Amino acid sequence: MSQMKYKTLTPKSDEPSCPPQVGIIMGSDSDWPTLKPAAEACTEFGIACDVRVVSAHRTPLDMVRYARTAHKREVRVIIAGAGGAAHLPGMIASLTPLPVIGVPVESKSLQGLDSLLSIVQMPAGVPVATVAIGGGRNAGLLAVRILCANDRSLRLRMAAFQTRLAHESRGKDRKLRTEVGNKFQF
Ligand code: RP5
Repeated sequence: MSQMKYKTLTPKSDEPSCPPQVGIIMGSDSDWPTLKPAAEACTEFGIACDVRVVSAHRTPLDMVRYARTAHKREVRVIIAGAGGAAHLPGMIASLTPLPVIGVPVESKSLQGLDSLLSIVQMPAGVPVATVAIGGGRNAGLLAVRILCANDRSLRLRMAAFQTRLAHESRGKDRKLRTEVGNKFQF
C-alpha cells in the first residue's frame, strides 16, 4: 500500500501561496499511485492542490462535509478517484456546485471496468467528467484547463504545453521514419 507523502502540494515558484484551487480526493490511500499524476500535473502548472482520503462508504459523513465546504475554501475543481463500487465522484458531484472529474481506479478483479462504469453512468443533472481507467494525469490536466477559462496566464502556459507535446510527437515521427524508412513499401 502506498504512503501519502504530503497533504498539500505547493508549486515550486516565487508566486505568493494561495489556497489550493484543486481538491484531490480518493476512496483509499491505495488509490494514491493513480491520483498522484493528477497532483503532479497541477503542480507543473503552478496550481496548488489539497490531497485527502475521503470514502463514500467508510467515512460518508466526512465526504458530505468535504463536498459541502470545498467551494467555501476556494477549491474550484474537485478530482475524485475511486475503485470498485466507486461511488465517491458521483456522491461528491451531488453535493457540490463545483465541477467534478472522476478517475476510475484499476481494480484487482475487474481491471477497473467496474470503477469506470460506476463513475461514468451518472443520472442527468449530476455530471461527472470521467477520464480513462487510471487516467490521473489527464484528470489533472483537465482541472488545469477548467481553471484556464478565467486565467489568461494559465491559458498561455497550457498553450505552450500543447506546443511542446506536438513538438515531441513530431520528434517521434522523425525517429520512426528514420528507423523504419521505406522498409514496408512494395
Ligand atoms: C474503494 O475501494 C477505494 O477507492 C479503493 O479503490 C478500493 C479499495 O480500497 P482499500 O481496500 O485498498 O482500502 O473504496
